[in-house]
Amino acid sequence: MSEKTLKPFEGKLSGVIEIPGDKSISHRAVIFGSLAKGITKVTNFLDGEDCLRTVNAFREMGVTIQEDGTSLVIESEGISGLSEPKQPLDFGNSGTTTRLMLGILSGLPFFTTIYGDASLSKRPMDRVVNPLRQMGSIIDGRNDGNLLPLSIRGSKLHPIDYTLPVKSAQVKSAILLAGLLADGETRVTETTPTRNHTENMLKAFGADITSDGYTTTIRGKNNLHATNVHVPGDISSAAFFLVAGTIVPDSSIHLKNTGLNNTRTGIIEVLQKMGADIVIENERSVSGEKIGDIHISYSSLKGITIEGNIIPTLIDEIPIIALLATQAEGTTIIKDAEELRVKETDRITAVADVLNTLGADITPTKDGMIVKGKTQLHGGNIASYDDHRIAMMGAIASLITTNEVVIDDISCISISYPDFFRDLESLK
Ligand code: SPQ
Repeated sequence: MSEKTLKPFEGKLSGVIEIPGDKSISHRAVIFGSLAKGITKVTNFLDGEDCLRTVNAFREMGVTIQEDGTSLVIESEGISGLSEPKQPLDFGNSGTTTRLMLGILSGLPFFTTIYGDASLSKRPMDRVVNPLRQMGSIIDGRNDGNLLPLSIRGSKLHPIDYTLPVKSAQVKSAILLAGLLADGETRVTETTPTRNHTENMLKAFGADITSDGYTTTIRGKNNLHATNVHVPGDISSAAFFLVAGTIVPDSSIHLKNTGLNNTRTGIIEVLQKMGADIVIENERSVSGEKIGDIHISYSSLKGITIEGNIIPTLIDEIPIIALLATQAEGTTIIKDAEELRVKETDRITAVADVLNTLGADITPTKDGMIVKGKTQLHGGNIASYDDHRIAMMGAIASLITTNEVVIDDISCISISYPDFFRDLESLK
């Protein structure tokens, strides 16, 4: 346990931050670099715990991955060069590693067992296991293969035409990865678009993949070719400073090289609708992903309703958006976000508990929450729920509390943002 006491803060935040690499894209760079024959260089890789789980999984399967801080050099013989791991693979806290690897391991000619920490062992895997079984995958585990640990006996996969019953990029990606190893055309249709980094990177690595509206088709048994990847800054990490800059009086923050893929930028739309002073500059494309710099300043805010198709574009930002909403005049309603209940923790319950402990007025609902503002937060003892996004939200909240905030355990922050407190201190 690593407790942290945060004293009340009286100044303003100002300065420039280079946001660390995107977690979702870093995972995918390791996956596709390992599946492609040749040498893939990855720069601005996120060296957080989750992405290192993906690195380790491929090392266990015989891929050479050299790591030098945020740079990786991946040297692989391609899919046919991967070998059976000698021991069970530990995926720690990482849902992305687990679900994407299930898609790959299903189609490789060997046996693997995977497991994770207490939080990951509670998260549903049937959303991935069910379609993979339809493709011929042989997976078993607790609760009929819904819960880790799971064992996968790789087999010959056949393509499917699948409409996603949940709004999940991880499920879509698992099926596309299995489709890459299957003989024929696999089609995945979404009813609500989710982040498309898998599709973008499959294209960059030479896969035969096309998207038409909400349907993506991949033709399998196609070799990938190595290509270099520069990872954009993670908008989900930037979100903490976007909110800090908006709610701490007189602040003005510049965030450089942040990913702006429009399947991820719901937080920007929300800030704009609530009245925040936000400017995007220097927009460009890097490794097939849009990036740019964001300038944010202290603003007065109004409550809004956040629902429908925007939800997957800001799903991981909802904890910090809830804090933002406590500082807006009027009511903010968040709906259609039932997926929050199956993240690292039940983020609807956790957000309401943590922010209400600090003095907010939040009513949890089955698929979101109702936040009444504006409230003066007073401080107190809060739990991180072992969830990196809840811990960072608590730390940002402490910037506007009248008394100190004590977070029971901040070690989980290293999952996605190991230098979070260094960056926060640099703005004070
Ligand atoms: O990897 P993990 O643990 O699932 O991480 C989270 C996060 O907050 O960092 C969710 F808890 O992000 C997911 C995100 O919610 C990462 C992700 C991806 O890289 O494909 C997609 C989203 O999950 P889902 O379930 O909507 O597919």
